[in-house]
Amino acid sequence: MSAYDKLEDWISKQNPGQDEYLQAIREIARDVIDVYEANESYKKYDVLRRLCMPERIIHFTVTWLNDNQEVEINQGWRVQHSGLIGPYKGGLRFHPTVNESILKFLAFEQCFKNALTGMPIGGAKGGADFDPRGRSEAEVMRFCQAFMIELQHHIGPNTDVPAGDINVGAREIGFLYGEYRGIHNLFSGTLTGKGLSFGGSHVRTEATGFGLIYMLRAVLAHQGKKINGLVLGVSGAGNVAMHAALKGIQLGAKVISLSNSRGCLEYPEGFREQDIEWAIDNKPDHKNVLTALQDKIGGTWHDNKTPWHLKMDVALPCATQNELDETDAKALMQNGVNYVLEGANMPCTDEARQRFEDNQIVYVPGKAANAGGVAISGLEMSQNAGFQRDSFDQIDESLQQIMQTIHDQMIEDGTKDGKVNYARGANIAGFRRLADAMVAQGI
Ligand code: NDP
Ligand code: 2IT
Repeated sequence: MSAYDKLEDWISKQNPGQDEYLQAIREIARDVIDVYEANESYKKYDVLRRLCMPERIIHFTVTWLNDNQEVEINQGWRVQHSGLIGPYKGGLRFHPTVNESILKFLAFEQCFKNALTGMPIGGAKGGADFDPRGRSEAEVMRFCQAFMIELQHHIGPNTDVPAGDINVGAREIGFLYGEYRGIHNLFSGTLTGKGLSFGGSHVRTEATGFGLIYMLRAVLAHQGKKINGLVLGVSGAGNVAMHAALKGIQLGAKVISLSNSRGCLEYPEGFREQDIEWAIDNKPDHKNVLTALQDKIGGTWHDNKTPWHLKMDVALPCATQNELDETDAKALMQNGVNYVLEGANMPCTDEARQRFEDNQIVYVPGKAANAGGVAISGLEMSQNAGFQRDSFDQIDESLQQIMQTIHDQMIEDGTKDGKVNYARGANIAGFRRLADAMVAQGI
């Protein structure tokens, strides 16, 4: 049995039925197994198997009252995967599909992503199976408060610092933070993504989407190319998608799609900067921002479709895990796609990723391409710790530098026989940092 097969056998037995978690582990383990095998200390300290196990999983019940004064019950979790290189750090997701496997995969990936930023932040993820769709603001607030009553036992500015993710944006972070502050009588950087008036950082809202485009620019520059005039297909219509679209347009690309769980809005002329700005500003007022955008500017709606059947140079999946499968990968390649950069976490299935790699399509995994969000969270933590605030331009400049540095680490660890494999580079660079910390800290 090869070392990889042995590991695969062991992790499958440890995590039965947890498909997303196993998928995330396999993708990383395949890339790093040779590095592991070649290092006696890594083997002696059994670092690979240990990195595949979360340090702690907290599972709790969230009980709250809806607007009709009826009792509602949800499940909440915090997966604290690794605190090796800093306080646990990662977002909170509220979505009916949330379960332990999804949060475990997200927490695992977060450790490698956070390691790639070069900052002292460990990896975690949390959330609840709460569906905010159709809920009043008062209900969302009460849910956030009830969720925090449980979560607050396990977090703190040097212990675990949550942030946003799907359906957890500035509004929810505000409610969560208010409850935390109320309980602890403490103004601290225990959450990131806070409002600018109470310790939030400039550029945190924009960071993931902007960072994705800065990464695209770095990839293109490495090939001596420019972003101007390229056709970008974006999926999703949330925080990451909208800010990726905005920065893409600002840098001269043409963005031809956005999407949500109901379908895809195609706009072949390319959205204008003011269209996206309008959608960002008006999102809270619209249940379906894409319907509102189409009412305003036109375009073609494809019911129950993703954008991957459209012709584009660059695919930017920015919605959710496994939203781009092998069939989509084939369609994209038939239409001449050259670059796939993941704004979401693990949006490409393993088979899709394999297709891209086999066909020399540049593929940059989420743990590198979307690391801008958590990187600016890291800067929010240090601004909070120092009771100081940097300007928008300073932070935007730092974001560009961080994305360039992550790009360069991937080139360093992912180049073989003159060919660049960004995914391999990201996995090896993140793994080395975590594994070295594990060896140094002993058993
Ligand atoms: P938002 O809640 O702002 O937006 C999510 C978008 O994805 C919405 O358009 C939503 O459509 C769509 N979506 C969600 N679930 C599904 C699904 N099951 N099928 C199809 N579409 C879906 O979240 P974010 O933009 O913050 O997050 C998007 C992705 O980026 C996630 O993978 C997240 O983990 C990742 N990410 C986010 C970071 C951040 O800083 N926010 C940082 C790094 C990664 P609908 O409204 O119809 O559900
Ligand atoms: O997936 C992610 O990197 C996030 N949702 C952001 C995490 C953070 O702590 O800012």
